[in-house]
Amino acid sequence: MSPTKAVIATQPSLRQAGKVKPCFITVIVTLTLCASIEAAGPDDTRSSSPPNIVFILADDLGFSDLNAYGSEIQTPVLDHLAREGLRFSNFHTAANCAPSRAMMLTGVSNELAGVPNIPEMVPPEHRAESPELGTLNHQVATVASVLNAAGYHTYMTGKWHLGSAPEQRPFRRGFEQTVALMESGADNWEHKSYLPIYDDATWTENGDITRRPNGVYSSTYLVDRMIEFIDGNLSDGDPFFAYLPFQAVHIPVQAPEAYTDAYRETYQDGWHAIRDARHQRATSLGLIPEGASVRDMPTTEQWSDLTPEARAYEAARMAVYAGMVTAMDAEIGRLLNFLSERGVLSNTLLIFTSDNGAEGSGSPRQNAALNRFFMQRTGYRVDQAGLGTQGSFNAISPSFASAAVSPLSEYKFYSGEGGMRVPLIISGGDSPASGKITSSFAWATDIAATILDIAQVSHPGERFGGRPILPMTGRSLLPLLSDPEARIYMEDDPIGYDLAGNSALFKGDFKLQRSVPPMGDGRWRLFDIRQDPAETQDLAEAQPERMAELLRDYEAFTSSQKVRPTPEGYQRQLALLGWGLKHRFGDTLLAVLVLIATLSLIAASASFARKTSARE
Ligand SMILES: [Ca+2]
Repeated sequence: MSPTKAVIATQPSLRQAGKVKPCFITVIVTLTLCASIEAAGPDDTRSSSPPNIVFILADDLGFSDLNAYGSEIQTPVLDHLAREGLRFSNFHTAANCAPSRAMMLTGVSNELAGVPNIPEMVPPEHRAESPELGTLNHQVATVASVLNAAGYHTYMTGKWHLGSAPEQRPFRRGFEQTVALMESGADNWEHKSYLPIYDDATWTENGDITRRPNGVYSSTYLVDRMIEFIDGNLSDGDPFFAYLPFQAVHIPVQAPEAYTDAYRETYQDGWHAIRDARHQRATSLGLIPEGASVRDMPTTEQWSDLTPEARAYEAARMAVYAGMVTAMDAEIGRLLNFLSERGVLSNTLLIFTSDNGAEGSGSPRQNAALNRFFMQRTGYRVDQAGLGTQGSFNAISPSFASAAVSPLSEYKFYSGEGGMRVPLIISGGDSPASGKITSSFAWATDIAATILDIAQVSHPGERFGGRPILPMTGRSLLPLLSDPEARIYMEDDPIGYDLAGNSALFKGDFKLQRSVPPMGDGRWRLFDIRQDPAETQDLAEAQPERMAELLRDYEAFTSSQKVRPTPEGYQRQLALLGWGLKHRFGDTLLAVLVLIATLSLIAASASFARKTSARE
């Protein structure tokens, strides 16, 4: 059979969406349907070669942000991959960036890989003991290193965030060609930092500091460079591993205006309507069990309480978010077109997922006077006109994030399913899955094992590159392609997880879960996440024996993984601020600033005491 050509257009489906204006985007994606190919086409000379692997990672993309997962956001390319491959409805990652990336790239738990948290949020007490915490240690081998040693070309374009020192950069961790961002994020339009905790955006190319070009949108730039890397070596016939971690849809939420325009009228009815619609559609698609309950989150505001102006502004913020997702999808389509034109798509396996659930940290009052003033100081505007374009800062608030994680609960940073359950699609090659969905539990470390299994390359075990390494604990997900009902983890396989007190223990269909304030109350609860994915019914009292068993498993996990107890009073925003002050101004100035702050507090409390005493 020769390669089948498919034409996917966003325009008809956007029109079908009803509320969306006829689209100005003309994104026509022509794909070679790799899954339907049983024999090599006339332009394909590599079908007997080891398969190429493309691992695409979105940043902070929520569970239902793809159309194939229930969203109103148009993602025709990823939907196509879903139709040709396997969708996971019960795949979990860590609840923030670096820990997930460490697991996905090594197959080892993030704790043992040295990444209990992003480096910027590691508690100062822990950093004092281990200054490298939050960066990928050298007791683990990345899949890039292993594949490179096995004859693969290994490329990366995008966000790294696993250490910025020269020996920590991806160029020294197995990737032979890289364009990599070192920080947690950066502007999508310019060489520019997005947070004042950084003095600059640090981009590196093949290990050296570089600058990214201004005026090119991030997803376009990263795909341009990836195409360049792949194209440069195709003629030698060696397979490639391409790791493409997009900036989309991390803060700052920005998108080309043509993509945002398609969603100008989509969000006028607010977050409750979108959360409900996505829940219904995810259920009808078979991703969520029929009749599953949902719960409201305390951080979700009442849409009806907003003024008409505030509603218009919130709808505009979310329109940019949707545009950012569709723009990423279109750029993935451009990469697939390139692979198709070069005749290698049919021998390429694709993995798409997100590093954690949707971010709910955007200010509910993004355009308030104080925030506007602050953003101006950092070189950004937040006006509704032109929101998401170059020079503009944007993020969605917790309220619209409740739609992005629909129908799940909680967000990035927290251990509720909304923070940890994300889309995962495996597609391409001769996958027999063709549109099936698996509800089997899967975990971030399994990505590394799956990548090596696709390449049929064994993990080196406990020694690699002349040094001892930790064995991989992730498990290949490939058996699910032919049998989506299979289990990768048995009823008695526990998977533990902690992020500064936001913790979980998965076992069989059950999950022990604890989130700290302000989202949670620090109490352990027990849920059947297969039947109750939104974690609405705490089974702790009804199933005390199971509760006790999972608590014991969690204790065993903290002991075996050497999980450090979270210091009393830890707050991630304060940790972030402290890291930023130290990073930008050094220890001396930090000490001076702390001293000034302390003296100010003492002076303020003395003044308050005097006034109180005078009133009495
Ligand atoms: Ca992330």
